[in-house]
Amino acid sequence: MGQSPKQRTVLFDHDGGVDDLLSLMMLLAMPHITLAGVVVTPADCFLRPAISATQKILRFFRRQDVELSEGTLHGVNPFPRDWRKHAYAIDALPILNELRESGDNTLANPVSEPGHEFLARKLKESDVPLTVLITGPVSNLAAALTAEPDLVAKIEEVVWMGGALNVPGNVRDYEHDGSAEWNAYWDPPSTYNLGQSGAPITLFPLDATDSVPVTIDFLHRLAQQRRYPLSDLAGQCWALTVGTIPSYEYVYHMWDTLTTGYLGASEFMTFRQVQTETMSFGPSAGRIKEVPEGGTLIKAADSVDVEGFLNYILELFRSNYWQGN
Ligand code: AGV
Ligand code: CA
Repeated sequence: MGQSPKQRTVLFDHDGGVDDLLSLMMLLAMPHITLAGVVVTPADCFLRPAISATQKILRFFRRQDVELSEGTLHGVNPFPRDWRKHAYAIDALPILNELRESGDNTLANPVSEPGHEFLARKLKESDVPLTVLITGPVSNLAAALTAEPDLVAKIEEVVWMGGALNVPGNVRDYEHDGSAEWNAYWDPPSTYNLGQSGAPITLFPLDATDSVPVTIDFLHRLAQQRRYPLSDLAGQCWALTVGTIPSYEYVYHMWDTLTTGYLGASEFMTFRQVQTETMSFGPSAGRIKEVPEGGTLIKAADSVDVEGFLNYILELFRSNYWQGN
């Protein structure tokens, strides 16, 4: 396991993809992380099954106490429906629907506040600076900080999967030049606004995540430890991604899982300080590009020790410390 990673209190905003739900499992398996709340953004998912799958993962870890909120803000560029449907399958997995003989089998209901108000309240209420982990679009946090700019003082670090700095983007859409990454493209004005907010951003762009495809070899390694329920669950989730749409990528990547892994094993990643500018409209909408000077300064993940990182994930998915809960 990573050499005693930093203790953090985390607000997690995800968008219900396979990778996002795996990230939730990783967070819950990290003993040094206190999870302060979860928001589901209706971007790379349909909201109902994504909320339901999130509730069941929290139950799997016996963490129905974690507060959950539904995002109500929508970006202007919808995700392909073939991707958005993944949460239905995860929500239906037997291992997430098995009722246990002892303990509480109820699901925690989402709070009534929409995601952006929930994030604002959680930041306000916290006595300690929070890490905001975002593995989908940034609409909720951008809205919260636009409404109340002072909340930025409560943020220790925004850790976000998004952008493509010096590599091609992954958007293939009418009227677009392909230079943007999807999380940034769903809601380009919010991407822009977050950059202007002054929040300390650690970005995981495609430049870093391109080096961690989900390989069949990795899935076979994970299969050898399926006697650990969490490894079995994770393997079932990744199996859903094997037939991804070829016009985008031939393989699914560990976009969000790499980003989440930063909270437990940053020693397997290198970073650089980068000046950036975001395009909020036009053919490059959602593009975050590196500029020589005068942009928003961020910390961007650069390279990955792939073998070290994969071993870390395998080790994390062998843990079961919460079973005493
Ligand atoms: O652009 C990467 C983001 C990540 O947050 N998502 C998937 C991850 O959750 C969008 C995406 C890009 N390519 C995809 C995506 C694919 N082939 N399938 C599903 N989602
Ligand atoms: Ca995502």
